[in-house]
Order: sequence, then structure tokens, then C-alpha cells
Amino acid sequence: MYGVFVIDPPQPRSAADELVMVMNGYNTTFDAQGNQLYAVNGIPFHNMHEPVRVKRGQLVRVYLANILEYDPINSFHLHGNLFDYFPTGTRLESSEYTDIVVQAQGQRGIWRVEVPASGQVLFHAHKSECADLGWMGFFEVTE
Ligand SMILES: [Cu+2]
Repeated sequence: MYGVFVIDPPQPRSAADELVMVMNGYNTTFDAQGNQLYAVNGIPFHNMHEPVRVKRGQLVRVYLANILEYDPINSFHLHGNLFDYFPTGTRLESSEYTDIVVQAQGQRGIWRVEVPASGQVLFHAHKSECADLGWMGFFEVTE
């Protein structure tokens, strides 16, 4: 069992649509030798069929955590957009303006974006094995 515990700063962050994304995997053979499935928030490929719905131009804040076992790193790539990244979420100033972040086991951070155009925006791990085995999805950006 695992989850995310968000501690808000004394001065609240700006209003946003917020989402927790927990990157995880499953060793379905119980051999402790690796993962056969990968996911974000538990269900492989779920957001390919049920995209995360956001509004164009609306601030979206995502609490991203890597609790993947067996693989030393995981990553997150947002296609076609750059986002502000706050490693560990312990500072109110972003340290990066990027489209990819890499997290080691247990690492977490906060990213935020305002997507300027409507349509589908792909997100996935930038390790092909993870993406091919379930760790990918879409944001559906609407007016
Ligand atoms: Cu990509």
C-alpha cells in the first residue's frame, strides 16, 4: 500500500486544478526480478482510454511521486508543453522549466502548467519499456 501526503505551505499556493500522479509498477511473476507492468495511479494505460480532463489556459498542478520498485529511475515527459518543476516541493520557486523530469526511487516533486491549446497532450515515461508496458496517458484539454 502506498500514497502521497501533501503538505501545503503556510501561504497557500495559487489556485489550480490539482492532481496526484503516483508512478508505480507490478511484478506479476512474484520473482522480485523486475516489473511486467507499469502505471501512473495504479492502472496501466488507464489515461489512454480515460484522459485527464483539464481546461485550456487553466493552471494545473501535479504532485508527482515515483514509488517504482526494481527499476532505479522513472521519468515523466509532457509532450508539446513546458512546465515549471519544484523538486520535492519544498520551495515556492521552480528550479526548472522543462518537459521531462527524472526521479529516483522515492523521489517526488511538483510541476505546474497552463496548456495554451485545446486537444490531446500525451504524457509518458521516457524509458520505452515503462511506456510500452503501461506508463502512458493523455490530458484532454478543452475550452
Ligand atoms: Cu515523450
